[in-house]
Amino acid sequence: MVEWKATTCPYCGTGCGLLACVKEGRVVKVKGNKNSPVNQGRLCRLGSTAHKALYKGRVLYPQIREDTSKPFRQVSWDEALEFVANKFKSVVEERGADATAFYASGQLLTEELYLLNKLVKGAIGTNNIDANSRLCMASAALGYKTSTGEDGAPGCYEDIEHADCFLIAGSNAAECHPVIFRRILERKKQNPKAKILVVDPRKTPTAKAADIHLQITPGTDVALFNAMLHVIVTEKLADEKFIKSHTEGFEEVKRVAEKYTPEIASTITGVDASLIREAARIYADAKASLSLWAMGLNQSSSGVAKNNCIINLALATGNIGKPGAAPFSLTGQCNAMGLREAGALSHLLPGYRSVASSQHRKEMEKIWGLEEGKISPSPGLTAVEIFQAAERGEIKALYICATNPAVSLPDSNRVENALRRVELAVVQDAYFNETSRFAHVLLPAAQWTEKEGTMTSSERRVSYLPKIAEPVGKAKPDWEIFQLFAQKLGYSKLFNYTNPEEIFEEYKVATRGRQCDLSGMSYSRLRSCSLQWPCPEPGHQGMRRLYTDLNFPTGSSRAVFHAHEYREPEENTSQSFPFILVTGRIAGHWHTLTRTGKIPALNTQRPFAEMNPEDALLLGIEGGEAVELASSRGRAAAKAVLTSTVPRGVVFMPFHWGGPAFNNTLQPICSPVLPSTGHLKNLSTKCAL
Ligand SMILES: Nc1nc2c(c(=O)[nH]1)N[C@H]1C(S)=C(S)[C@@H](COP(=O)(O)OP(=O)(O)OC[C@H]3O[C@@H](n4cnc5c(=O)[nH]c(N)nc54)[C@H](O)[C@@H]3O)O[C@H]1N2
Ligand SMILES: Nc1nc2c(c(=O)[nH]1)N[C@H]1C(S)=C(S)[C@@H](COP(=O)(O)OP(=O)(O)OC[C@H]3O[C@@H](n4cnc5c(=O)[nH]c(N)nc54)[C@H](O)[C@@H]3O)O[C@H]1N2
Ligand code: SF4
Ligand SMILES: [Mo]
Repeated sequence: MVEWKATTCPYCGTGCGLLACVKEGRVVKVKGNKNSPVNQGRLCRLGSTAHKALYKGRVLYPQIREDTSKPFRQVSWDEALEFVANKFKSVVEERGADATAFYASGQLLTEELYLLNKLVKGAIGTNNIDANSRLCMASAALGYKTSTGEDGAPGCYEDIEHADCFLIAGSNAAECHPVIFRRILERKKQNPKAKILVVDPRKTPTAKAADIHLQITPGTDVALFNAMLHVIVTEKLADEKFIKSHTEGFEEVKRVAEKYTPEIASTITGVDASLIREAARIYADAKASLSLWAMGLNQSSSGVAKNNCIINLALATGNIGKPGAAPFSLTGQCNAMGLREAGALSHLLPGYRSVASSQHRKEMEKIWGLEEGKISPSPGLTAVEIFQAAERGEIKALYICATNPAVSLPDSNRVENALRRVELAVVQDAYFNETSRFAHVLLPAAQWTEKEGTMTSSERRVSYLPKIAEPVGKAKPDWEIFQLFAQKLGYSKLFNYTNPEEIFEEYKVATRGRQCDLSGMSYSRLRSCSLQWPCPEPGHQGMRRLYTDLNFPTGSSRAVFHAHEYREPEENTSQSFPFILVTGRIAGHWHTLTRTGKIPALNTQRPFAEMNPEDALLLGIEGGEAVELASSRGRAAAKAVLTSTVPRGVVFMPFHWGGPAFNNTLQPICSPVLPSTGHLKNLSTKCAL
């Protein structure tokens, strides 16, 4: 029998609805769900092939090896988890809970992230749990928190149909959020007066569709945004009434912006002063301006400053809390938002609570049924710090779930050192990935379609994903694995859920009265339609937009301007490393290739590095030739692609092929060139060709 079941795409944070065709317990086809308010039936290349890697190269059984030079042996779940729990118990006993760490991702479901967080912070007693969102959305989360009072995008996708100006900065939405980008292009088609401004060092497919492309030198966005504000102030384009009634801190921002004339900003950013003026006028004059951004702003040594500055522009022009107008950070992974809401980062607790707040800790101790004072008040280690501590020998047991740090964390040689140094590395994944090569224990995870739970998209939309297919081999849903592990550790009283719905119900209590209030949601409601938070009551339809009453959760009820001077990126080019390496994504691949690398229709390219033909000429490099890129941290080989979409002095390389590939369908390449902690893109990797 064949059945079509509604679910949500497992890749990006857009959250497109799709229909999966299930035959004999397996997903055999997918198509866009026309009833989805997000994508109205559309899917991008990733979504439309989402079923194609489901049954290829999966980890089927729990496996163990005491020594990573030896092969794995297949064991029962009981034996695997006993092994893991015994080691964790002995590490905690001998060295304390802080000698253990957990590294997760925004590709897990909210229930799973909530449960893992409870296990680590509530039961084991360390805050050493972080996630790949640290490499992705952390600057956006803090940008929102400091500017608007709380995390969470104020707008919704429907704003696209109301906006007259799109300021797209550091986002290649055409390739990375294609369904959203299609909606923007359609808006422009219907309303030719709508303008698209793109801020990107490369002439990406997104930039090619722009009315104005502000082709900045990587890392210089703060100077550009300050100069746009300068124009807005000097040409009296600001919304004085909004600023006066609903914001604070404008005087200081104005004082800083005064110095950033378009001419001065032009010398920093490389963008013509006249283009900066024109862009500022278009942004400020539009009836409604929507700013959209992603990794070009977030992954930077001044990531929060860039976020604050793009939000400053929205506040100065009153572009918040009304249709078509919002500062809108595009989220990366399907459940990057759920991860932030469930607080699965080392400084957070569920419901956007903070580890540092004694009130918040008390609230969570009550919800979790713990004695007061159980949750540690000190923030745990962040993603990069976990691996640095492991490299120093301070982390003895490391549990990695749904992420592939051997490829995706900066400075992969050091990540390898860290993985080799720990006494126990557990990898809980659907596939065997590069990180698995360093594991002592492999725990096979059920993945998308094989388990149930919820995710939140960029526009705060919570969707329910049903279990529609059987897990492969002995794979189990992540929540169940966490619970079995917790029980082996002796926490059966805290972890005795019979299904994800029970976890969701408990999690809801943790969101009550908080910004991300899900109290009005339930599985039965979500089964018939997705809902945007806050949704505080069962009859509530969910909030399309935040701050429509212009009341911001900052304490003073006012949104806050933050002044930032332009600071040079932490690393700059030099004579020996004259090029800036920009890393990013392409339309046909997802991150570290564990899924898209197994789909022949997508896996058509080899590692490549794009460079400007003039640079290539000077170096005697021809198109198609193999080149080696070197930084102070490592080397990588790739095919040279000569293109003027990349400006002189910049090299672009997708990070998809960053792993020493062992997948048969890929040519092995050497270690990736990755920049140092925290800033993955901007001038941070020096590279000599
Ligand atoms: N096809 C596909 N889609 C994806 C993903 C994927 O792997 N593949 N991953 C998802 C995830 S997790 C994420 S986080 C998003 C990422 O989505 P995006 O951020 O849109 O993708 P990137 O290619 O990483 O980088 C964005 C752009 O930033 C530019 N840039 C680099 N430095 C700077 C700078 O200093 N300033 C400015 N203004 N721009 C700069 C780059 O040239 C690049 O075009 O995509 C999501 N969608
Ligand atoms: N140089 C460079 N590095 C980067 C970036 C960059 O732009 N440049 N971007 C950064 C960003 S924004 C991100 S988000 C990260 C992404 O980096 P990663 O998180 O490492 O990327 P993925 O390949 O998506 O890894 C997800 C893993 O989860 C597994 N998986 C899928 N579904 C499930 C499931 O249901 N359960 C379990 N247990 N496992 C599952 C997949 O097989 C895969 O191994 O990379 C970061 N690193
Ligand atoms: S845009 Fe994102 S959510 Fe939509 S189909 Fe593509 S990958 Fe999936
Ligand atoms: Mo991301």
